[in-house]
Amino acid sequence: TWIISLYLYINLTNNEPTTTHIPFKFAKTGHPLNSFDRDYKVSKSYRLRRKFFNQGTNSKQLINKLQPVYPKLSTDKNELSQLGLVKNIDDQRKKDEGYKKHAYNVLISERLSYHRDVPDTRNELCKNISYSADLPTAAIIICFYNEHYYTLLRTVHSIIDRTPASVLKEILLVDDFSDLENLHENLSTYITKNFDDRVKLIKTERREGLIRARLFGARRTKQDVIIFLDSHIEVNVGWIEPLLQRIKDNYTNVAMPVIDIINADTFAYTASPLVRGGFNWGLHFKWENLPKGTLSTKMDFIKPIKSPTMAGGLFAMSRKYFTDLGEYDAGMNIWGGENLEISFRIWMCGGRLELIPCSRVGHVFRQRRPYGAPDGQDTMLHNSLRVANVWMDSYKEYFLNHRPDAKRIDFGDVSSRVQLRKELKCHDFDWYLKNVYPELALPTDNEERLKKKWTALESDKFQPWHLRKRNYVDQYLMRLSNTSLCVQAAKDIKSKGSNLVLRKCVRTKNQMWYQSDKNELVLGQLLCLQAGKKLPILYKCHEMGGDQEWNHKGENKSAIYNIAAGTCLGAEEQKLGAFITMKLCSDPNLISWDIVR
Ligand code: LR7
Ligand code: MN
Repeated sequence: TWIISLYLYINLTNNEPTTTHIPFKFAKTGHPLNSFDRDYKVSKSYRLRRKFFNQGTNSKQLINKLQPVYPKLSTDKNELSQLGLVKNIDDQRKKDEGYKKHAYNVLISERLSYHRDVPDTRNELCKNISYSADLPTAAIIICFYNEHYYTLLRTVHSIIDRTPASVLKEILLVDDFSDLENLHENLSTYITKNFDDRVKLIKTERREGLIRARLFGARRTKQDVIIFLDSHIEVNVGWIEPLLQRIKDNYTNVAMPVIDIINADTFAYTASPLVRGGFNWGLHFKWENLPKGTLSTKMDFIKPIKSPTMAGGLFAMSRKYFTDLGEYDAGMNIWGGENLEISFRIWMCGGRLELIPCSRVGHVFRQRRPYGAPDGQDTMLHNSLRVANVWMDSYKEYFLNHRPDAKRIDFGDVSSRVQLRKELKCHDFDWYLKNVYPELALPTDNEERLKKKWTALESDKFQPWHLRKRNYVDQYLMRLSNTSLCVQAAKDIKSKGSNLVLRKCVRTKNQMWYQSDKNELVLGQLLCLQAGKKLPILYKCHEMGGDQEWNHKGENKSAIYNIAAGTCLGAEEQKLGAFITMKLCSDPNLISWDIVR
C-alpha cells in the first residue's frame, strides 16, 4: 500500500503534510514502522485492504480499478505483495477487534515488543541539567479499565527501563474492575514472572471510574511523591528527575511532563510543542499556545511553565500535598472533569501547576473513548456540574447558560467539597481568572458567536491538539467538464445528510468546496462530502479520513476519487438538477471535473 500512498502523496495531493495552527514540524521517529506511518497517513490502508479483502478482489482487479486514477501504478508482482494484497486473515481480525475494543492499532502495538527506543524529544539544553542526589521517592499509579495487555505492559517496561531505581519504589497497577477475558490473570502471571515486587497489581471491587480508582491506588502507597499516568503511555529518557526535583524544591508544586504523541494507528512517537492547558466555558479542557513572550530566551525552553489547567492523566504531586489538598472528588464518576477540578483547586488553594519541558512522556491519543459509563450516564456533564458548583462561584452561570440541559441534572451532594474549600481558605474563582488565566475571554459580547464555537469544540474534545483545527489548503468549485454546471447541496448547505446536485455555477458559498489538509471537501466550511454506496452526502466532518477523504489532480478533467469507497465522483446524468453519484473509476462513462479556483 505504501506505493499507492507515496504515489498519492507526491502526485495527487501534492501538498506537504502540514501541521495545523501550532507552528511545529513533526520530528520523524525513525522507528521501524515508518512505512506503516507513511502508509496510514495517506491511504488509510487499513480500510483499503479490508475493503478489497472482503470483496475478494485480486491484485489484477485492484489495478484495474486504480489505474484510471493512478496511471503510474506499478504492476510488478513483488510490489503488489507489498501493497498488502497478500493478507493474513487472523491479523486483519485482530486489528478490527482491537480498534473496536481499544480504538488503536493493537497489531502494531504488539509488533513493537515491550522494549523500544523512542526519540529523545527533549531540548538539547535539558541534557546539561543536574539534579539533587536525594530526590524524593516515587510511586507510580496507573489505573486501567480493559487496557490492551501488550500496550499496558510496554507502559510498565518503559518506566522500568528509563527510571532510576533509586527513586522508583513502586508501580501500582489499579485494575478498575476490567472484564476483558483473562486480562487480569494474564497480567498477574506476567508480572510475577518478569518484574520485581515493586510492580503491584490490585483490583477494585467494582467499576469505580478513573477518579475513584486513582484514590484507591493513592491511598495504598507511602512514597514521597505520587505520579499518575495513563495505561497507554511510554516514558522518555530522563522523564522523572525534573518532576521530582520540582516537588523537592517546593512541596506545593504540581509538575506535569510534556505529553508527546503516540499515533493511535502507527504508534509512531512524535514530539509535542510547548503548549499549556486551558479550558472553555463548556468546561472542556483545551491546549493553547503559550502567552506571547513566554519563550524569549533559550533558557525559557527548559524552564517550568505555568499552566492554568492540566489535561489530567499525567502529573506528579507530593503525596502529602495530594492528601492535604483533598485528593480528588470521590463523587465524580468514570471519566471527565476531575482534571479541571484539581487544577482550580491547586491554584486557588495556594499551589502551583507547571509544565516541565524537560520531562517527556508519550501518550496514545485516540479518536474516541472505547468505553462508556455502565449506566450510560454523561459523566463528563455530571462531573463538570460538581466542579462548577463547588469552585466557580457566580462564573458557573456561564457554564450553565452554555449547557441548558444541565439545569435539570442531579449532580449529587457536594457539601463536603464546599467544606474543603472553606477549610483550605482558598481564593475565589475571580482571583483565579484574574491571576492565573487572564487570557480567558468572558462570554459577554458576541455571545452567540462564541457559543457556536464551543459547540464545535465539544465534538473535538478527545482530539490531540494537532487534530483540532481544520486547516484549509485550497478552495474551488467542482464543475462538470465542458459544462457550466457545478456541484452543490440538494437541500440547504447546513442540512446533514443532504444529497448533492448539479446546478448552474454561480460561485456562492453553496458551491464553494474547501479542501482541508486531510483532503476533506468541506462545503462552505460547514459539512464534509462523504462517500456513500450509491450517492455521496454532506455530513459532519469526522476527521478520520476514509469516506471523507478525496483525491484528485487539482486540474481540469480530474477524476475525484474516494479511497475508502474505492469509487469516484460521478453524476446520474450530465444535466441541470441531476444527482451526484458514486461511480466505478474505471467506468468508461465516468465524467471528469474541472477544479475552478
Ligand atoms: O472507568 C475507567 N477506569 C479507568 O481506570 C475509565 C478509564 N480508566 C483509565 C484508562 O484505562 C486510562 O488509563 O483511566 C485512564 C484515562 O482514561 P482515557 O485514556 O480513556 O482518558 P483520555 O486520555 O481520553 O483522557 C484525559 O482526560 C481524562 C479526564 O477524566 C483523564 O484525566 C485522563 O487521564 C486524561 N488523559 C490525559 O491527560 C493524557 C493526555 C490526553 C489529552 C488531552
Ligand atoms: Mn488516555
